[in-house]
Amino acid sequence: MNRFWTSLCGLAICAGAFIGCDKKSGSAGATGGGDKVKIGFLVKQPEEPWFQTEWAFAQKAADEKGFELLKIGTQDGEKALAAIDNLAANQAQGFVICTPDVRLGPAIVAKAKANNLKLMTVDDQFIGKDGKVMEDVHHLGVAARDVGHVSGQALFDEFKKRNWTPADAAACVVTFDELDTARERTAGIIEKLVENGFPKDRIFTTPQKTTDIPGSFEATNVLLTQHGDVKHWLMAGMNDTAALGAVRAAEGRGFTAETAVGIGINGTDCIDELKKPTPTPFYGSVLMEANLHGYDTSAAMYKWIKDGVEPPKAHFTGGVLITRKDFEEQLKKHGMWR
Ligand code: FCA
Repeated sequence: MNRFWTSLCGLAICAGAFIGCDKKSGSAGATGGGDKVKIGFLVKQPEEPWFQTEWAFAQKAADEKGFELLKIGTQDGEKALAAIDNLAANQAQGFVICTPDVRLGPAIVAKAKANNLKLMTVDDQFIGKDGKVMEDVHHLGVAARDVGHVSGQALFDEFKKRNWTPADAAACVVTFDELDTARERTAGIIEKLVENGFPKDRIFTTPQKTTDIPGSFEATNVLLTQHGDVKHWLMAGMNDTAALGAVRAAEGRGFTAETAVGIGINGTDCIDELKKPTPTPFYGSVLMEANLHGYDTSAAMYKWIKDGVEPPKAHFTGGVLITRKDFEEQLKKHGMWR
């Protein structure tokens, strides 16, 4: 693990112990006076490098602009709602959140209002009581279908390059339909495969119960058992951990970099995998802009609090393919390599 990721992990641990940690960093970080802007940054999966990268860039904004950032891991609804009360008790004026459950949207909005806190969502958009996206809440997310297209195209390009045929190849797409951005990404993957002429009946979906490597590993294992005749697998999902779980399951059944191709999404949670001296079936990822998601949301929140400038209602970012060959260069180009 390089220095960047090691120090990011330190951040996650600090966030896990937010209440104790906050007091310390508050007194160490404050320049005196109670009028310093304080902004919370709440994430659903603080162990994911994606969110650690967002935190690191939100911290960069805080250091440059002079506000205090409170990084909090909120893995479930109870923690998220408690953290909002806690932010208010700590005199924060606003927060950015990637919620553990999009259906908590109305409760989080109500809690923010009751505590007079400004609110912005990042990555995952709230779903209202009517089942529709809460477009009133300011949001910075990913152009999910486009990002899925990049993944689907990369899978198809590898399928072609390797001269595989639909008779002995199939696609395994790990899905998580509960989350809009995930559903859109996997729909985009499938759409692009089909658009390129990959037969629909050779694309298999398998739902992950949890959005982590074990969740995707289990989902993929079920599928691999059902389709023991497939010689070449194309594997993908809504993010890097989904693709990594699929790849680990394929390896468990003897597939290698020669016989399977996995493509992730995020580009931040696969660095150790891409660094491995011997290639695994994990071929590459779609690198998205965790740097902007962290920096721009917290900087926009600061401006909103300090100058009353409202952020754009919604903004969506894209992604580019990275592989073992160029991931270092691409991460450097996007300011995410340390
Ligand atoms: C969701 C996923 C993350 C990341 C983010 C942009 O929150 O869970 O891994 O892809 O969208």
